[in-house]
This record gives sequence, C-alpha cells and structure tokens, in this order.
Amino acid sequence: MKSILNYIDGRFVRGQHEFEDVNPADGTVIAQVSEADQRQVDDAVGAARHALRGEWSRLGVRGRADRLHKVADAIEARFDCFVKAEVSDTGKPVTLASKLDVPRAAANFRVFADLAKMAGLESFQTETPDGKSALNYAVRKPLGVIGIITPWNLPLLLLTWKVAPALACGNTVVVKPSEETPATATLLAEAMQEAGIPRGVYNVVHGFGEGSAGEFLTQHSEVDAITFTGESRTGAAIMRAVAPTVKPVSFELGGKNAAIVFADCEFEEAVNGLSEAVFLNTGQVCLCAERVYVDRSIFDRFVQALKRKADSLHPGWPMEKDTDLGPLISAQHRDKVLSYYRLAEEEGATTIAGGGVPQFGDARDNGFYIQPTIYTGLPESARCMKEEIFGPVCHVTPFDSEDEAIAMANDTKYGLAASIWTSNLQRGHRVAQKMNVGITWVNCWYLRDLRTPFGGVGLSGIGREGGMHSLNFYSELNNICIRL
Ligand code: NAD
Ligand code: 6OD
Repeated sequence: MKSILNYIDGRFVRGQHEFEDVNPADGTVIAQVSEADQRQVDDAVGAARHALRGEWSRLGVRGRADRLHKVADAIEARFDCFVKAEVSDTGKPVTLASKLDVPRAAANFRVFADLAKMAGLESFQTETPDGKSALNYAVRKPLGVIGIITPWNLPLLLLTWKVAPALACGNTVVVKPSEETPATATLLAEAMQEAGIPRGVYNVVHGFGEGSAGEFLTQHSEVDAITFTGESRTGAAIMRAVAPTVKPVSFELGGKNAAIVFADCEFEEAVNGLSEAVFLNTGQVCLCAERVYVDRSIFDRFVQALKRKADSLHPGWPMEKDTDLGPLISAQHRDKVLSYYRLAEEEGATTIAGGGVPQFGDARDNGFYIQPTIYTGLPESARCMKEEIFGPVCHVTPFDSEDEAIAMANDTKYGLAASIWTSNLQRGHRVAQKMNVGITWVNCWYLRDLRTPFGGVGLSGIGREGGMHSLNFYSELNNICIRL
C-alpha cells in the first residue's frame, strides 16, 4: 500500500497515526496518509521560520523567480504522475486533470514568478509646509510564515494558486491539503526538491481540520498569515481561531452562483457554456452555476437543450478518455448532495433530468457517482435556492425582465461568480456591472487570466487574490519617508 507522508524541513516524515486515502470511483483505499500531530506542525512551522532567514531570502526576487520556474519545469516533467495522482484522489476525468489542473499548477508558478520580478513600487514626492519636500517610497517585504489550507475539488490547482505567489514574495509556507486529496501536495514536495527550493521553504502537514493539523496551524502563534479556500462555515471557524493572534486572512469560500440567459443569446453557445458551468468536475467547482435564470420566451427550449446535455454526459472510469463525469469526492459528500435532491422534491421541484444514483453493474457501484440533475419550479425562497449544494445540479427559473433577473441573481448571501449570456454588448456590460459578486463572465465561464482579481463578496470570501492582489496579500509594505 502506498504511503503519503508529511514533508517537513526538506524530509518526508511519517506521523504517529494514519488515515485512508480513498478512490472515489470505486471506494477502494489507495494509500495510507500520515497525520501530522501538534509536534510535527510545530516542527514544520519552526522549519519555515528558520528558512525565512536563510538562502531563500539571500536569493532575492530574481533568484526565487528562477527557482519557481524550475518548480514549473519539474511539474511538467512529471506531468503524467501528477495527473494520475490527482485523478485517483478526486475521481475527476483524466481529460480534465490533463487540461486544467496540472497545466494550471505549472502556470501558477510561472505567472507569479514573472509578476514578482516585474512588480513596481509606489513612490510620491511630497510638498512639506516649510516649502521643501520629502520623498515617500514603499518597499515590499515578505509577510513571514504562511499557513495554506485548501479543499479537495481542484487540489493541486488551488494549492499552487497560493503557494506560488507566497513563495514569489519571499515567504515560506506550511500547507495543509484536504484530507480527501493529499497526494499531489506531497508529490509537489518532490518537484520542490528537484527545483532546488531550500529546505523549510515548502512544508506539508497532512490531517483534518478541528483538533488536527488544520486547527494546529491556524492557532499557531508563529504563523504570520492564513490563506484558506473552502466552505464558508470553515472560514468562520478559522476566523475565530486566528483572532487571538490577529493574523491577516485571505478567504476564498463557497458560492451559490447565478447565470442569466437572455433571449438574444447565441443559443447553442449558451447551452454548451451552461452545461460546463453546471456539470464540470461533477459540479464541484466553487464557480459552478446552481441557479440558472432564463428569459421566459426561450425557457422551455433551453431547459430541454440543457437536459439533452445532462443526459449525454458519460459517467465512466476516471482514467478513460471518453469519461466526462466522474464521481463525487466521498460517500459523505454524496449523502449531502442526495439530501438536497430529496429536499428539492419536498420543496416542490419538478425533476427535468437525473435526481438519483446511476447503476453500473461493476465496481463503480462502490464509488460515489451521482446523476447530473436539473430542477425547475422552485420558489426563490426554497432552501435549495439558497444553500450551496456543490454537486452536478442546477435549478432553472424563467424571468420576464432584466431587472427581475438581476434581482433574483443577487438575492443570496453568497457572491462569488455570475455569468451573463447575451449577444447585446451593452446589456452584457450593464447587467455584469450590477452583479453583486467578485467575478462576472459574459458569454463564457471560468475563463481565467491569472493577473485579474479573484475572490468573493458576502459569504464567498474576504479579500482578492490574483495578480498584484496576491502579491499585496503575501507581502508587507514598508513606506519610507525621506525629508529632502
Ligand atoms: P472545507 O471547508 O470542508 O475544507 C477545506 C480545508 O479546510 C480542508 O483542508 C479541511 O481539512 C480544512 N479544515 C476544515 N475545518 C477546519 C478548521 N476548523 N480549521 C482549519 N482547517 C480546517 O471545504 P471542502 O469541503 O474541502 O471544499 C468545498 C468547499 O470549498 C465548497 O464550499 C466550495 O465552494 C469551496 N471552494 C471555494 C473556492 C473559491 O475559490 N472561492 C474554491 C474551491 C472550493
Ligand atoms: O482558477 C482559480 O484561480 C481559482 N481560484 C479557482 C477556484 C475554483 C473553485 O473551485
């Protein structure tokens, strides 16, 4: 049986306890994972603090950027290994991991390495009351030891999205990947070694949240900042944990995202786009659309076209190339999503597609597959319209006016992403600017430029990462004022 170890101060370290890593496609145990205890988290944080003052700081921005490009090279050199590990841990289709997760991991390192090298600094010439002047300029310094806690849906992509800018700014990190998907964080340690990242700069502690490595990290007095991606209520727990040590936090949390489809949209493009936006990664992307609002004049046609898309998705073995729908991450998560499928019916929904669990007659029946599902007919006040489900499911609602669509889309405590589908450019801009979210796509979905701000409002998060926003979070600015 494969072992997945912690990585502390440049060494792979076994824990006192182990937990199982399960393949969601068939429920088999694929590895034993070493859980880091309090002492090992202390060791990881201590190593990260020590490494802040060593070779890593002496390398300077250019030296660190060169090493980060080498990390990207090392990921690309082990491309198949990363893809296989990610597919086994998550059950996502191999085509998706090859197209999205692993290439993005390499891109995260390249983009933030280059950005850190090019980032400018603020400066101001200041007129003083005595008729003379002063020069103000800011210098950028690392924040220190960054605790990075990540979820299971895009494990390597989301981990490196934070590790890369943190390292580019000269910090050192202790990462706590999801207990569901531990493999690629440890594999990344091998890439770090190969790229010559000094020991202690990148550390991995495996485990759970409360009473385990996650909580040990957030409560640690020697961790200078926490960056977290995951559920909104976990964000709230982490906020309480960091309060006594007043750590800066960056939170990328849940969503209950809306899509608005106008009658003047490119119909096929909108159906294809929405099919991705609802079902990609079995709906386990925080940006997925769970609420779709469609102009009443095209409502029936749209619902039927989206149903054909849902019915045509192939829930195959993740490593097969024609699979486009993997399982959910775990039995527990499937129970949660199925409880919403039941709730939707109790709340009066009409089931247009899916609503249950597929049967295969092979080992996939031991996995956590679920049918892609479409509902109509729920009132806006239904729990299924308010709570994040995080599965391959959406509800489609008709609307009669632009204002009504905007009001319904914005009627949520979340505020992560929205998509607008229209061929009227003015309408696209107008509606997009009224969306109460961090990211709005027009005639596309999950189209990324890593320089842009990424984050959410309300329950969807605190702060922005991406481009200079990441560099600003992962560094401290010291403003220097010189009287001239
Ligand atoms: P989760 O909050 O359950 O877990 C995320 C991580 O937090 C895991 O590593 C977990 O072990 C850790 N954790 C849990 N409790 C903790 C605690 N008390 N202290 C410290 N760490 C703790 O989330 P999940 O189920 O892994 O991921 C799904 C959620 O993540 C969804 O809500 C989804 O919308 C959200 N998400 C958001 C984004 C975004 O960019 N906004 C991206 C991906 C996922
Ligand atoms: O693409 C990204 O940078 C990003 N943070 C995606 C988040 C996806 C949520 O599941």
